[in-house]
Amino acid sequence: MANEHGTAAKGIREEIERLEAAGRLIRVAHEVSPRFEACAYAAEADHGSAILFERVAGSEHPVVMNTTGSREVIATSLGVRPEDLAERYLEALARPVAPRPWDAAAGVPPVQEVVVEGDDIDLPAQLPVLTHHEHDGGPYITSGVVIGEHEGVRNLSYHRMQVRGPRETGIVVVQRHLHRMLDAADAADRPLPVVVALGLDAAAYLAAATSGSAAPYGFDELGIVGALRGEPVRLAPGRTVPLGVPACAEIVIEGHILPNTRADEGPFAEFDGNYERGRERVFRATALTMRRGAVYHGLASGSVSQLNIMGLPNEAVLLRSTRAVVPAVERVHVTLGGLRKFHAVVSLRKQIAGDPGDAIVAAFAGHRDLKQVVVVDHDVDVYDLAAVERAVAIWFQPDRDLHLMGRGRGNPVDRSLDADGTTSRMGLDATRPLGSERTVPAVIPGRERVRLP
Ligand SMILES: Cc1cc2nc3c(=O)[nH]c(=O)nc-3n(C[C@H](O)[C@H](O)[C@H](O)COP(=O)(O)O)c2cc1C
Ligand SMILES: [Mn+2]
Repeated sequence: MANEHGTAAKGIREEIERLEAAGRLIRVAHEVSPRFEACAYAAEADHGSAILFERVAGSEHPVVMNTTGSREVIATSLGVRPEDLAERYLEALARPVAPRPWDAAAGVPPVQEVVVEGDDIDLPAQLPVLTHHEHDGGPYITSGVVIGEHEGVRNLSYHRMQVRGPRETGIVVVQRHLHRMLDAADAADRPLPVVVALGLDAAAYLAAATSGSAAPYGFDELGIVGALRGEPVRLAPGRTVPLGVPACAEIVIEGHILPNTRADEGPFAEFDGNYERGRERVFRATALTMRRGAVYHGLASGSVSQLNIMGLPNEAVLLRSTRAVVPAVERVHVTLGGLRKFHAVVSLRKQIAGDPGDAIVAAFAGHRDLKQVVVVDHDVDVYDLAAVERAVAIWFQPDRDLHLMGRGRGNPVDRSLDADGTTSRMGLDATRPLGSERTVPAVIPGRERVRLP
């Protein structure tokens, strides 16, 4: 399943080198503004190539975007074939490789080559934080991987951070694992120390986006990174917080989330393109550390790159949950149109009546955000949505093959939810009846030899 690299890149610089060698990097040599302009370029290029801005106004740091813009780009970083991404991910989930301490004998960890502490920190001046959309309330850090720890449990997740002052940002923490750590911090009225890692490779980005159904509370997502890379992540001691910082990051912001404190946050265009605002938590930085010549990673909200990070781990999750019930499941595609969350296609080699129905139930049990799943036969290419629609067109009977599920918790970004936040779900069985003759594909003899003039 491996491509020529075999293992994942071990940092974003190695990833950029790989992408450039594979012809998947656009370099922009002229100066661009971090306010809208970088995102405008990235949006235009956001389908198959990463884009590196060598000069960004007001900053000495280059900015890279779209490093997860397509399955092919991610596969180049992870060292696998694009169609094997979910399988590789599944292996990593099953056999995580725990992080190890940075070896002090190896000298200063790269991410601490440059250190700024306390009142010398000026985030807006020292980092090229991007402003994404027209009505956003200023520059936002969107791809910071927030590492928190509580009672021996480590956790990785993303939280948008509105940069509001030299050391202060807003931070939005939805009720998941970091939130649980914050509940404890609130109860003790103590700030929660966290590390925000910026400028990471696809292995780390995907690991940090893995949902709680695959990586329950207590499962250290850094183990997924280690497994994907084939070597443990090295953690150096934080300068100002009692946490390990990934030596491989380009930039780290150390600091605390304040207990029992909220402030106005937003507006910010969320990944579905709608603006949000609210009373959210507050982060204060205590150290900014980085590699010399650090590359800042920008991630536009709602971009294909962001949706891919969110969605590809979901494919592994669904592969696991459906196979646990129906081993004949072959592939899963969590579609871009479904915001890499809500819609999936599952292919299987049907053996008994009921396989598709059970795969549908298992898919919904695997990921709560899922709202629609289409099951097709193994010879339908799950990535070819026209082929999937064709299977629905010719094999699916609504009153027989539609599996309508009762209500469950919906995702707030789904604007169709009932007032109580619930959603219903549907599965479409678009497989051929068992024992039905496969249609012989109509082939034009000699077509493969034709070369158009
Ligand atoms: C680019 C990106 C941005 C995200 N922004 C936020 C955010 O602002 N707040 C939040 O609570 N979750 C956000 N998420 C979702 C969580 O980080 C994600 O669900 C994560 O897997 C949760 O980890 P956990 O299961 O360890 O809690 C974002 C995800 C991605 C990929
Ligand atoms: Mn977690």
